[in-house]
This record gives sequence, structure tokens and C-alpha cells, in this order.
Amino acid sequence: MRAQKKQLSDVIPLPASVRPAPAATFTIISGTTVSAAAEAAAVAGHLASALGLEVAAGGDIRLVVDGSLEPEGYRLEITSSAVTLAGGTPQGLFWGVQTLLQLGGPELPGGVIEDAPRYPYRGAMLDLARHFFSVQEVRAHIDLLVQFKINHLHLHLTDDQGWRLEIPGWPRLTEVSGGAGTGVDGTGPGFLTLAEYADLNAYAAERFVTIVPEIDMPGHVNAAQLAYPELTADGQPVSQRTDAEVGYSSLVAGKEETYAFVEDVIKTVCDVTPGPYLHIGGDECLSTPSEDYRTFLARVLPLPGKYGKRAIGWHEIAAADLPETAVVHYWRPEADEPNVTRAAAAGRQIIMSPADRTYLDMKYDAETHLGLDWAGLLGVRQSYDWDPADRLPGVGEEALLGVEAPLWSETLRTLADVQYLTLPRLPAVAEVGWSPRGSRDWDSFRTRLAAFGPRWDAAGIAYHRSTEIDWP
Ligand code: TNX
Repeated sequence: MRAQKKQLSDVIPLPASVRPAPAATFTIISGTTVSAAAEAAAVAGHLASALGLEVAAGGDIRLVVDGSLEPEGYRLEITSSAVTLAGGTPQGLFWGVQTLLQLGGPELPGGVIEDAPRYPYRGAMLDLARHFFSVQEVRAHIDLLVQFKINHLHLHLTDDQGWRLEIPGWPRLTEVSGGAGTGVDGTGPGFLTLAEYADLNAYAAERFVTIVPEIDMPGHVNAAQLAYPELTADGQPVSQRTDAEVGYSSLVAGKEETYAFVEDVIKTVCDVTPGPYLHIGGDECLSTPSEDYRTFLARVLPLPGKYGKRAIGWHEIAAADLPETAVVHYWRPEADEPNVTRAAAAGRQIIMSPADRTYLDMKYDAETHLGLDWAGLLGVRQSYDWDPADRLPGVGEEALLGVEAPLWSETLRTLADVQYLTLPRLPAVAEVGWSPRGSRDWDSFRTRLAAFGPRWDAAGIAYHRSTEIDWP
């Protein structure tokens, strides 16, 4: 059966401007070629291999970089004789390629798309600490995310259960806490060597994705304390924990060993991370006295800056004095967080991840066999029908760096589990982060989303067939 011809607007996230020319259609045939200016060669290669075409001079599908466009913006023109794609930078071009690939083929609908993102930070998070995912699996996940123009992948690398990044000088972190049985319920093992971490960063960079590493502190540190008992208050060993409790472990604010460890780790991670951010966690420090929490952060929040990065922290950090460049990552579902409002008023940028809208580990409905429900059930419409600039008092558009959809892995075991919770809610959050606010519409979104079902079926992707969508 022949696929129905796409409309020019059948794209997620919805482009900023779509002007169809319904009389025109460009048909990709086996002799169609892709051509590109030198600075667009890598992106052209990506497009050609996705479509099974050759790159050749004077091609019918032409890729150019046009510095007058926004860096992540692009302009796509489809006529009956040619396809011209211009990007503000190779990254903008790459997003234009994602649009082109969604429009399918062999028949491409005629017209012009002019597009650019609403926010510069459009993120997804994957928790490698509660369950480790291999380099291969994370690569596959990146391939999925970029289709929806997600440009940051936040990796939660450490927690009470496991420590998932090699730190030279502290070998027991990964020998002990990256070993067998360190995932929730004793699954595991796994950690990234520095070479594997570099490989992942390179793979992400080739797809214009920035890796944001997170080393969670001062709480969520049982795995570090298991490996190095000198990091506990009394220096006594702790026992291994693979349950899903939170809030019981803490680094000790009044001990110099703490800061020697923390600075070494932060320096190492900054040195091996090409992206501009280091996420220092800071969430759920229920066993850290609040005075100690502030003391700890006063010493630790400047460290990413010392090693050339911008600090991000979960929004609890807004209780402390924040460096000017620090980014506050809002997550708890409460509709009012006075410290976050205060930080925004003082000029700090905010990333929005309200758990009741963006937490991909929340169950879709009561029957969902994976995930948690502490922030409520999270259907597709719930993840789509909200606006980041309306979420918190005093935190409007100009305070926002962007949005992120976190996926915590307590209940996950396989890449199929990741995909099941990611699709189709990640496309909803991706559209929230990319498309102009006034253009978003649930009925339009659910119709466009339905068309992805057959494609995911064909690719063997285990997505959730939500009853909110009329899948074909
Ligand atoms: C809260 S969100 C946490 C994580 C859990 C998650 C489960 C956040 C900053 N902390 O430790 O994994 O809930 O949904």
C-alpha cells in the first residue's frame, strides 16, 4: 500500500512558518543527488545516507549555509524541480534535514518552510545511575531525540545506587559502584570509561547535541561513600543500596576531604566535556542540614566556572547564593517556588522540567507497566498542553533557557523500556520547546503525531499506543 502524500506542515515540532504550494511536488528517484557547500558536507552526507542517495556536485537537493538566518534556523524550499535547504549554521541545516526526513519521500510536498526554535536549550535526560545504558544504547537514543530537534542530552551519571563515569585517581568509584549488582534491584553492572564518554560526546556533537553531565551532590552519594568511606561523617563504611529511596545520603559540608574529592571530580568531568555545562545536582538533600547545604554550595557552585563551565543545579540550589552564570533547573510539580522566582528576578536562567508535564518516567495511565506516579499520571495531552512561560510566578519568557524532559530509570531495564516512555511524550515536549507559542494546538499535534505510528512500527520501536491518539 502506498503511503498517503504528506502535507508540508506534517512535521513535529511544528515549524514557525509553513507556506504550502500544493501544485508542486518534488519526487525523489534513484538518480536524485545531494550537493553541498564545503561547510555543509557532513550534514549532506547524513541526509544522503538516510535517503540512500549520492552526494554529487550540482545535485537536485542543495544544502547551503546562510549566515543571515538564525544559528539553529533553516529555510526549506521544495519545488517540482529542486529542493533547497539553507541553514544559519550546519546545526540549523541539520534541523532542516530532520524536517525533510519527516516529510518522507519519495514525494515531497511543495512550498517553503522558514523555521527557528523558541528556546536555545531543548533537552532530554537519561538516568544511567539507577540503570546503566551502554554507549550503543545511548547512541540509539540520541538518534531518536534529534528527529525532534532536541539539542541537549543530560546524563545523570551518579546516584546512591551507582557511579557511572570513570574518574582517574578515584578508581573505586567505578570498580565498586559501577560493578555487578549496582542498578536498582541489583541489576547492572556498568560505567563509561573516559574513552567511551569521549566517544559519546563525539557522536552527539556530530548530531549537534550537547552532552550535559550530572554529578549529583551533596545528596544522592551513597555509591561514592560506599567506594570511599572517608566521605562519610564518621569515616565508617556504608552498606550498598539498590532500593529506590532518596534523601538519606549526604557529603559532609564540614570536612576538607569532601572538597578535595568534589574538586577532583568536577575538574575531571569539566576537562573531558566539550559542552559548556556541568550539572551538579543538588536535589533532595533531605539529610543535609540547610546551613550545611548552603555552606557546601558556596564552595562547590563556583567550581564549574573555575574549570570553564556553567553550573546547572536542580532548583533546590536557588536556596544558596548563585554565581551569575548558574542555571536553575526547576522540577518539582508545585506551582510556586519562591526561590526560583527570586533567582529569575536576579537574572539567573531557568530550565523548565515540571514533573507533572515533562517527567517521562511518570506512568501514562494506571495500566502503564513501567514508571512511577509520584507526580501523577502523565498522558500525552498533559505533556503538550502547558506553557513554560506561564508555569511559575515571575518566571517569564525572558528568564527561560529552555525545557527538558527527564527520564529516571528506577523501573527501566532495556532500550525498549526507554523508548516506550519516551514516545510519544518526548515529541510533545520537543514541540513545547521549539514551536512558537501561539501556533501550538492539541488537535493539530495529535493528528501529526498519529502519522508517526506506522513509521515507528516499521522501525520496530516500542512506543506507547496512547488512546488519546487516533493511530492509523
Ligand atoms: C525525583 S527529580 C528525583 C530523582 C528520582 C525521581 C523519580 C529529581 C531532581 N530527583 O532522584 O529518580 O524523582 O521520578
